[in-house]
Amino acid sequence: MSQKTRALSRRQFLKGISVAGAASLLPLKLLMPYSAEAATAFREQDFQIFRNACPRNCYDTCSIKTYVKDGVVKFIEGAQESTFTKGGLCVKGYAYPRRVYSPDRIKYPMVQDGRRTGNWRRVSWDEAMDRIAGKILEIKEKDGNLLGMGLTKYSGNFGITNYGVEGMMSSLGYTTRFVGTPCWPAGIDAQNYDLGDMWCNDPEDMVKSRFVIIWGANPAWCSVHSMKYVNEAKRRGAKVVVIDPIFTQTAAKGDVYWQPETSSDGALALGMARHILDQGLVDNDFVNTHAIGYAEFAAYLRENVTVEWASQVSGIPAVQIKEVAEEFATADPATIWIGYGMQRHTNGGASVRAIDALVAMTGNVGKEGGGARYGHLRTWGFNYHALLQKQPEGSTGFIGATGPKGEFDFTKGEAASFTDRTVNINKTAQAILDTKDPALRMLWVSCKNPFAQDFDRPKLEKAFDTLEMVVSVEQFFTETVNNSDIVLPVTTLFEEWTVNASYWHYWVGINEQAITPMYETKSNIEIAAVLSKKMNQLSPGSCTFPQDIDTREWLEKEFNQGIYDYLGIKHWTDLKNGPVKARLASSASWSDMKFGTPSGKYEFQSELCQQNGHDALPRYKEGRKPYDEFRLLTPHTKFGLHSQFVNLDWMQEFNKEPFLYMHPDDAQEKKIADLDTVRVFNKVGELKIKVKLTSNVAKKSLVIYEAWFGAGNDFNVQNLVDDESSDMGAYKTGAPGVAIHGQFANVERV
Ligand SMILES: Nc1nc2c(c(=O)[nH]1)N[C@H]1C(S)=C(S)[C@@H](COP(=O)(O)OP(=O)(O)OC[C@H]3O[C@@H](n4cnc5c(=O)[nH]c(N)nc54)[C@H](O)[C@@H]3O)O[C@H]1N2
Ligand SMILES: Nc1nc2c(c(=O)[nH]1)N[C@H]1C(S)=C(S)[C@@H](COP(=O)(O)OP(=O)(O)OC[C@H]3O[C@@H](n4cnc5c(=O)[nH]c(N)nc54)[C@H](O)[C@@H]3O)O[C@H]1N2
Ligand SMILES: [Mo]
Repeated sequence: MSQKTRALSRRQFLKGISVAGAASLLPLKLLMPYSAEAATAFREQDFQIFRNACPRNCYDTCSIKTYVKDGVVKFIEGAQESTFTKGGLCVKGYAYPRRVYSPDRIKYPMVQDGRRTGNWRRVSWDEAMDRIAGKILEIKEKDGNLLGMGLTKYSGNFGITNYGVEGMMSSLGYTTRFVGTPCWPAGIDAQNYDLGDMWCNDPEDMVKSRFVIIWGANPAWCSVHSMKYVNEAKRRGAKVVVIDPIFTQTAAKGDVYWQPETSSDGALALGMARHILDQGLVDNDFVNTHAIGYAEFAAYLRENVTVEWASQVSGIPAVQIKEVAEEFATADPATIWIGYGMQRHTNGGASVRAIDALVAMTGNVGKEGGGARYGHLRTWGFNYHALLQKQPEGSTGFIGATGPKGEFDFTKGEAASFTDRTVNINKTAQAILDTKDPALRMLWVSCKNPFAQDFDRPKLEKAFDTLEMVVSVEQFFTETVNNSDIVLPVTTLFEEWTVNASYWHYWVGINEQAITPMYETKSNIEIAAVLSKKMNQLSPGSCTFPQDIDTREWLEKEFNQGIYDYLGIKHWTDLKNGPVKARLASSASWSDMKFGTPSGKYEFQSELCQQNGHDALPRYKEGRKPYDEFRLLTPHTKFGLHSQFVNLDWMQEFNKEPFLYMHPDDAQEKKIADLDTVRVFNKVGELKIKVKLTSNVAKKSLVIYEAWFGAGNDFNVQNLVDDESSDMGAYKTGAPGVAIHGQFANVERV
């Protein structure tokens, strides 16, 4: 993400100048990306400046300063107040103005006459709502309840008020919800079993680390702002080890790079642990005072694990495993950044538990500059007012845990025991096909792009075809919109009020409405309000969602004294002066050694984990068995945030088309040359794509970065990725994760 682009450097130039106060030196053209008119130099007072916060699902959750003139966003920059954002944005962030003003944006409510026909026609909000509300009432009439209406929503916009989408569903009745997350659930469960919560150190304290292992994460692309802490730690003498089957840009910045067999991380961590044990480098105070189950873990290591075995499984030479293990155990403090990429496997949770154990046995838990860093939700203590809406009187639904067999029953039982029906978000297609009594008739898609991000795309198309109505709330004509009947145009971050927190750093920022919503766009909660108005017109009392919304008032309702105290502010409007950081007692998580586990200690051996169907100890669990010749990895690109940004013309100047990356030796064997077009195929489906040869990719591995290149380009990695579950995730997120990187495929020249 730290790439230079032409559009980007223009903005960076501006940013530098406004800070340096040397505006008069700027060539005029550079100041006016949208108009050639005004021949004046940059003066800050010529702009209205707003505070925004990037709501994308990303570690960095950047604090943004937005410069508006004549009601138009002219440019944006990273806020200086946040020591994390530190005045800079990523390549995607700098492209934001184009997302707002892109000619491809969805401008009005539209209806498609026949899915995938492209026969879209503009309708009024009133007509769109008539159709939608009419359908909802029809479902209720036919089924006697609203479980036939499903909501699939994930991470398109993490602004707090956008939980009003879930609130809108509740305000209609009990519905079917796609729960869980495709992103990080196996690791979340693992950390909950070991530590009692997922809670990472402040990333800014990585500078204090003496030894940093970045394990299955690629921050040089996926968390650009974190790299300055990694680099500073290095400058102060820390060693940086990167463990990834791909030689990433992050790996290029490390001192040591390991390219292990994919999904063999558990063996590698346990091999290191065994060596640390043998060398007497265990932190006895930590394992005896603050942990339980260490003796059992040590016995397991002695009986079942050797460095040679770890070397065989992972492909990393034993001598290197020993060397890094010793250096890690003797450096003080030492830390491991556990990436989300490495837990997207059938053994992902088990691997994270093995890595946690390595950090714990060396006494690096609860220590500044140490820690098993994965993520946290400590700054998310909002009221969730938008989310917690009430069902209308007399709503019936699913009787979950309280029903006799957990079966659906809407005639018996107390109203209080009704719940929504939940299905696995990582098996969207299968869930739509399997859900019966009542079947899903209608799907509301918001802040989510299932056709780009969910799994087994061919099956998804079949599943969508069984639905009577699909409504998408979107900014662009994605493939999901193409598979919908109605699309509602939604605002971008510059057109609404909300607040954003991070799952990585500890800054919180306000998102102000900087411009009037473009065209006929509305925010997610305003859409809920117009739907409520229509529902109540057609059937009074059928929806409890407020019918008029002032998003500022709704923002106010999200704050409480706890948040104010944690952030050290009096009122949320204080955030208009800039983002603030939580007042942390220590930059280390768990610094008081009071863990959230049942024993209150770090649990090398977790009964809870065993009760939930896994090993009590962080034993080695094998990854998914290969079913085709090549491993297939489809990780995240620097030019996009999942299905966002890559479609913009600004971005395509630098990233025009997708490629398959493969090792030259494999290519030679398959008679494939650089830039040849190949067919990649497996049991899910196939895609045709151009090849780039590179030894950054391991042999027998294929790498294709997930992205959406815009309407008209049918590239889609989900034609090759199935919905196999990962081992963990159900405990804390409601559904197991998904083995995104536990995939295999074949390749041939076409
Ligand atoms: N093959 C493969 N698949 C993957 C992954 C992978 O690595 N490889 N990664 C997985 C991971 S980690 C994640 S987190 C998921 C992400 O999956 P998603 O959350 O679905 O991903 P996004 O593309 O970020 O966002 C979805 C849509 O939200 C829309 N959107 C943006 N703002 C708003 C708004 O304010 N309101 C509404 N209604 N819509 C909005 C965007 O235009 C976009 O189309 O994908 C998963 N899928
Ligand atoms: N530019 C950009 N930034 C993003 C995103 C984006 O789409 N684009 N997405 C955001 C989101 S939602 C997320 S979840 C994060 C993801 O952030 P990261 O976890 O950093 O990124 P990923 O691409 O999911 O995976 C990281 C690495 O895991 C490696 N990996 C896969 N399998 C294994 C394994 O078995 N062992 C090991 N050791 N490594 C393995 C992959 O090769 C990849 O290089 O980034 C966030 N930031
Ligand atoms: Mo993610």
